[in-house]
Amino acid sequence: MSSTRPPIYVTQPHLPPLEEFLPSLQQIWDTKVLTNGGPFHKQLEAALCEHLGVPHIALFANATIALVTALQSLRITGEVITTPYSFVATAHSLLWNGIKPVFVDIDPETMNLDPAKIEAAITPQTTAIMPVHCYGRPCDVEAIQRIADNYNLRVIYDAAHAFGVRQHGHSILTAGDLSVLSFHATKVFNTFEGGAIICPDARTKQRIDHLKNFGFVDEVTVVAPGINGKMSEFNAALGLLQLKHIRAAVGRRAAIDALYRSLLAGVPGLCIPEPAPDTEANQAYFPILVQEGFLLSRDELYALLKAQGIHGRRYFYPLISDFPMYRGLPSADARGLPHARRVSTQVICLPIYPDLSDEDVARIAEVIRSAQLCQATQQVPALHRAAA
Ligand code: T4K
Repeated sequence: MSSTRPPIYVTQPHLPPLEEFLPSLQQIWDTKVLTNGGPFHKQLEAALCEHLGVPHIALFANATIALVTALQSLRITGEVITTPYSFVATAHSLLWNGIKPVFVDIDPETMNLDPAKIEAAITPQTTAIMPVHCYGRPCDVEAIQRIADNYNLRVIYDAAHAFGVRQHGHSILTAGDLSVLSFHATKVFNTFEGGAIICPDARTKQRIDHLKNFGFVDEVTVVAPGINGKMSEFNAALGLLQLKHIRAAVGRRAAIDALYRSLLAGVPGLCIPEPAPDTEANQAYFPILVQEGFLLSRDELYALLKAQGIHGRRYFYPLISDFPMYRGLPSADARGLPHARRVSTQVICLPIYPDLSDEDVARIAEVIRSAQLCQATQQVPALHRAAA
């Protein structure tokens, strides 16, 4: 029986009160400065550097273009080691640069690229590592940097999920050579669409700024085959406003995370990954792993939730390495990626966003708990078919 309540999605964008945004819109309408590095763009870059504790930031239209540009800016070629357990944009940014992705397995505890597996994948063609702070959980940045230093490799972090994450008192966004953030509607901090590259120095930022503006340095000088990756004034103005509300939004996410953990504790066969040690997290996602001991399979639980109007997502299933443009690669062979494969068949990301009520969290937890009591063989396959 399907629910009459409004559906609950894996996320819902956090938005400031509309009236707070109207003065910025008025300013844009008055000045008619819509893009190309206007005043809101400059202000947001400065405000984000301060908020995130990073030296330089270059705003982008989205994280995918930022990833493509980050690789261009460091002139990365050949092969890049990366994770198969991510959103497909991570590897797509490599293909858009004519780079061969080399998939390496994840650590089953952290769900991030396993540093212990990286060295075996390095070849004379390897030029860089592109790890992902999956769900905002920091990678082992020190171990990765040691390998990069030993083999003279660059490190570009896909930090799309890691807005504001700090570990051991420092932003994780300054690890490696560059880090890329996403400000997409579904992210912790959103500008509708948007992204950014965290740069270590002014020179790198300048090169990236040229690349995101067609390579223009001035009216008549083009220094590189750049792209149009610029963030508009509308998105930048919204970002400035979002920043005012970000602490409260992340605080609410933390409360939801804690509530899920208490309500789902001790459910047999349900694994809830532990928070990373000494980390100020952002609770971007709430992944659960449906393992042996739970009465339903992952897909049965996913379908059961969906039939109740609860739209969790199987981030990240299928593995990137299973998509047609990657599966012919030697490193895509599932035998080399056992942990990524297992986790991708067990994961469901439950809804988490600041406007999700405690009552809804309790109901989601109750559906999961009561699933244990379901007659798995009789009721659930029918639900699964209905919801598919
Ligand atoms: N690297 C990583 C590791 C990433 O996860 C991503 C993006 C990227 C790079 C690239 O970043 P961007 O180029 O996008 O800046 C979503 C997002 O589109 C994508 O940004 C995100 N990762 C990925 C994990 O999730 P979908 O296809 O699952 O999104 P969608 O449209 O199904 O949205 C999920 C739910 O959110 C919807 O069911 C309802 C809700 N929603 C969504 C949107 C867009 C809203 O309520 N309002 C909205 O406007 O990919």
